[in-house]
Amino acid sequence: MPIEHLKPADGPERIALALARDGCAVVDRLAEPAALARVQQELAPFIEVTPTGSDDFGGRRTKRTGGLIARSPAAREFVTHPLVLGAVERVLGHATNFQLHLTQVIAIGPDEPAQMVHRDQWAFDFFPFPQGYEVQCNTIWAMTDFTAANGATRVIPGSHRFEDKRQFHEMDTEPAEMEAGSVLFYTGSLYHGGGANRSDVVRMGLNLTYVVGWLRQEENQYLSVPLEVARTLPDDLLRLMGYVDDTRDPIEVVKPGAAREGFGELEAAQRQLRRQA
Ligand SMILES: O=C(O)CCC(=O)C(=O)O
Ligand SMILES: [Fe+2]
Repeated sequence: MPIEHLKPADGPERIALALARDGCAVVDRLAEPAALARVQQELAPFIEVTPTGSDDFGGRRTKRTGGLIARSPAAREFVTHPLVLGAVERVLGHATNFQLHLTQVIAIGPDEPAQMVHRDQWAFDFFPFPQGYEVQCNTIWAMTDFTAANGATRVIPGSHRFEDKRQFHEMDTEPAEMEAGSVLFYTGSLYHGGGANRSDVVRMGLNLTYVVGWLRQEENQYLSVPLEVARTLPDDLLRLMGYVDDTRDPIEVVKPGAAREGFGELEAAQRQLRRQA
């Protein structure tokens, strides 16, 4: 089954429909080349000093550089891209809210073999989520061209409906070939893996993933983004990073006075306790 390729003008609804049907879709040439160049430039020194992986899954010739909200102001625009958030909102809309899960540049070096075919949602201790209840919606933006030769992500369209814990091989998958600036969307339930890099260039992807609000984030944004940086970020990004709570608005910790809602019952209870003291 081929991977559906969409245009930016097709809009979030079409992306969500493709994800419901196939579990994956590519939107071609969504990023402005200048925006992509800024991300490259801001992250180059961090990627440079990132060690390669220490196991086969992470990839011994692959570098994974995270903490991108703190390290790259330009990457924040990708995290909050309206078309992406529009699609994610539709894919994860059955949950009350969703949050940022992981921000990572994945740089697959020459001679890296294909990664094991997997579902990203296996990271939640292989919990058997019901089929059709998506918990994760992922993007990987091509920072370089993605080709079959240089390690384009390999996917099995339609496999979001397959049984869990199955094993597949490279020949069962298809490469998500796309030009730099394009973005592959895939659900946490889609069987996929990083491709083998049989070229002499590094394949670089910007992996930005989102998860329902009730699951733990893979990258803890409160630790990966220092408070001084968090204080400079837009409120909507902070909320996406997980600054939410049930009785009070944790955005108060970062920006006193920015809360949309008061402290409610909790605040009333604290006043009462003070009066009694
Ligand atoms: O880099 C890629 O193309 C995908 C990597 C991947 O699927 C993963 O690390 O979970
Ligand atoms: Fe993956």
